[in-house]
Amino acid sequence: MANKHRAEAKVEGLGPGAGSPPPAALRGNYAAAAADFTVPQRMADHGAADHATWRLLYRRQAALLPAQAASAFRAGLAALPFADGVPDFAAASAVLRRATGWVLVAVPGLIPDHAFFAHLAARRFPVTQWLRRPEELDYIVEPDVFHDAFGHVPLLMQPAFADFMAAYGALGALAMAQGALRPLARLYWHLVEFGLIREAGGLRAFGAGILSSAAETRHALQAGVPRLRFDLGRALRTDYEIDRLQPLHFVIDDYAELFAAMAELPRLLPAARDAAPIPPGALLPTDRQV
Ligand code: HBI
Ligand code: FE
Repeated sequence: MANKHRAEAKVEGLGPGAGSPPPAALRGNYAAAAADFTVPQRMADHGAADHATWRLLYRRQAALLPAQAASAFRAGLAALPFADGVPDFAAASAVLRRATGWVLVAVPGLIPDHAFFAHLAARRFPVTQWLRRPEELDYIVEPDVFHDAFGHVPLLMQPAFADFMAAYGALGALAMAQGALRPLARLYWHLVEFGLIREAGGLRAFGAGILSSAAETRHALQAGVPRLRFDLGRALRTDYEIDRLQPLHFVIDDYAELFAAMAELPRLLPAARDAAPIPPGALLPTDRQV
């Protein structure tokens, strides 16, 4: 597994100059961050070893993509300057901005929910500044630049998905006001991190948690892994675990479906907040397996 990050990570209350140091568990330099938690990318910090690690990760994942990744992910990746080493965010942003109006901003790592949502709503995707160490190729607790850039950015080149992500960010404030962050985070997990899509050639992965991880990529489409037709209410109630191979995936038919689902969120979030959570991997009699 790789990149099982975040989820219930407690970064709320972290702040530049807030007086309390970030939890030791978070690796980034939060003291250097601006009020919106952005930092300079500082390409000079990435030496030859970082670029070699990136290329190793890139080549390993690229080999798995033809059989496993959604066509929009592969098209987006091919258009981005990601193949040769840790990418320069300004160069990648120039490509992304032309496609969907999104840009990348560098951050120290996980950032508080309100800051994360505000960036998404403004079409800024927060990308962690640092790269995992060579001994962490297969698993890292926090998201790093490989997970954030390689995993998330290719699909932001797809217009309907890009619109969905901005709408998701805009709903973050409402979810926080409703006390419904947990269901909103589950939605991100099950779709943005671990979603599958049905294409003409069969099921393909588009989630960043899958496609930035060799083990998740091999596992997601294997026989015997339950795959459910995406149901918004179901996904909002489904708990997850961040440190094991995902036991269940949701399947969409197109990216417009995700954007359309955002219109239902104000109504469904309070219900999901008050409902009993569905345990990770549990199957219900009403589930429609794909
Ligand atoms: N910060 N950098 C970063 N990346 C995330 O994916 C992230 C975050 N902060 C909060 C957060 N995710 C989640 O709480 C939301 O997806 C719900
Ligand atoms: Fe992620």
